[in-house]
Amino acid sequence: MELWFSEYQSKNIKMSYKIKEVLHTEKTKYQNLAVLESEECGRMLILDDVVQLTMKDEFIYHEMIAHVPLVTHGSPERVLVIGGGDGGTLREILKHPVKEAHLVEIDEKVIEASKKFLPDLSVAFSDPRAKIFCEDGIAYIKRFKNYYDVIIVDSTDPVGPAVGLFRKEFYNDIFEALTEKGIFVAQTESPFYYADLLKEVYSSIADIFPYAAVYTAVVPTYPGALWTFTMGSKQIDPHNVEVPNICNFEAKYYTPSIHKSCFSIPAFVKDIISK
Ligand code: AG3
Repeated sequence: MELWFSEYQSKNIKMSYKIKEVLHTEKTKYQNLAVLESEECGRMLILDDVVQLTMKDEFIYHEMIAHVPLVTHGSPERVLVIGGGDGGTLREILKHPVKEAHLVEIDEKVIEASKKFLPDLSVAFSDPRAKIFCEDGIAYIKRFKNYYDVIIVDSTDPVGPAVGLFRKEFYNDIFEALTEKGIFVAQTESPFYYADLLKEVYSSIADIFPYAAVYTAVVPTYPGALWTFTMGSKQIDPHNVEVPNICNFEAKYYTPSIHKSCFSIPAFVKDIISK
């Protein structure tokens, strides 16, 4: 018998993966969690029927959500990830000479599943610079003022526990928690299927931060493949950064020239954020 997992890309489109083995399923306090072994993409982490990552292409998303803000900042010492319980974003951050990398994940079961089934991502948790907090990022961030150099929101889609991570009040709290040169990045979904969300997030961030910018990457297993990230910056203009010519960390997607070009967004995406 063939086993397939399908994710809705939109109401009328599904993407399906042939599955070799169901490694784990559980209902956590917040969501349904599954780890599947797929034929083509290796292990996959699924939350509420939505693909969070596959081993085949997770590097693209994690490198781009981490290296673009860190290199833009130039010398970050203290970095925070909100969400990202699989550890992929943290792993990329730790390739930089940061002093501390904190991660606040609401669902400890995601961290546990990653430790058990996704060792290439959860390596990050044993780094002495990493500190993990299991609580709601929205409450956590309110306690900090002028503290983090870079804050990265690696959330699930804007449904269920993640809804508040796309709200303006939350971005205000992030602004306050950032240091003077602080940089913020959030994953902001597909411009095909979530155009309204992207528009709204961009406009909130542009209201709060002196600089706002959208960049893209191609993540084949996410709906539409073309994925957006939205950056808010207090002092540094993301479009005019001296990106070092050599990359002094290991990366498979990120390069200095990709860093410069990822802010050149397609006309229809520009249209979404400028209306
Ligand atoms: N963060 C979630 C990306 C959203 C994927 N959405 C989708 N497939 N509809 C990824 C978590 C990885 N650290």
